[in-house]
Amino acid sequence: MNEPEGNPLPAEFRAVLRERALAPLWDFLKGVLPHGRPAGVTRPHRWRYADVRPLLLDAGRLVPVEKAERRVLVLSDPGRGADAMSATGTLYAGIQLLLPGETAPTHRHSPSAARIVIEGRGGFTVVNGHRCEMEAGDVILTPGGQWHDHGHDGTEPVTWLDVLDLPVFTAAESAYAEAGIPGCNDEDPLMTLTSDFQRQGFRPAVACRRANPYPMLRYPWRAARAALLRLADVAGQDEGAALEYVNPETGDSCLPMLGFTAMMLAPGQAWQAPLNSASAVFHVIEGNGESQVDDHTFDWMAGDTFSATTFARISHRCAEGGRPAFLIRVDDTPLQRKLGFYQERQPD
Ligand code: GTQ
Repeated sequence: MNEPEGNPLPAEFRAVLRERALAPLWDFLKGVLPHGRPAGVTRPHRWRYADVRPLLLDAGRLVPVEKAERRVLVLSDPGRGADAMSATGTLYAGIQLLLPGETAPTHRHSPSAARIVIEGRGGFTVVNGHRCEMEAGDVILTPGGQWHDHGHDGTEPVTWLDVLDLPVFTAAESAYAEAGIPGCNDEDPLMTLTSDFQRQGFRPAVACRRANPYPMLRYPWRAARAALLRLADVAGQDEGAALEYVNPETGDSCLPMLGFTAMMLAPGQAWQAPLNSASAVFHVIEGNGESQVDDHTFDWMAGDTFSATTFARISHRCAEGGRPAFLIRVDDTPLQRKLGFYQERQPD
């Protein structure tokens, strides 16, 4: 507590306030509304995939997926104490494992989720009856309220990074899930066709077509990578090659609160990100390099994930040598824009 100097409250007065469930704002105002820059508790952190992977495979032996419902190791912000269910104030991230032949059962929940596939072939996610194959680097959406389950037809473990806006729902006391019932996630042929066609610029011209707020559920890495290479060819070195994932019909962010951006750094290239109010989680798809997040230096390679707080000073550098680096940034920019708050500032 932050007792204002020269103005101590009589202890009895304070005790009566407490008893009546009242609190003196003047003691707390600077804490809840700090001047200039938000004072969050998030501590930027880098999770190496090489550390997480063996533990996840151990969990695969220790925890049957039917018991776990989702077999996930949560990337738990060290700034929030043990077992924090978030990586930043608004972003939940976790790494999920599915073994060959396993299924993660059908459910739906109020928060939205997206998966960024890390390794393995043969995994798939079914969203509202629409089957999305999972290949390394793909971004697959399971928007809030949509039935989804995961399956695995391959022979090797499949892993992916889950990112959810769960902490926002937790803060709003509106986070909940429902278990599926048989048939709830069966294919709706019209929905599947609508999604497939809309990607190509068509829409079934029938009165009964389904309105589909999420016409694209799978953003294949193959397409994002090829697009980044083309963009890097024409963009200047200091512009940086970056692509936002959008709803192809509306041009809005692909999920209501979460923003996704794929970026490429050429060998040796450095990139200073504009200072902005979003918090973020970065996931490395390919390559090696190093990022600076305020006072933290994180070296990284494919599969690694690191977090950044609101208004962090962020720069990235791709290692010298033959290979470019590709990262996907997930942030809360769409949420902050909807709150009328998103800001970019000149670094001071
Ligand atoms: O795969 O549906 O990491 O519901 C956390 C909650 C994954 C999922 C998570 C979930 C899921």
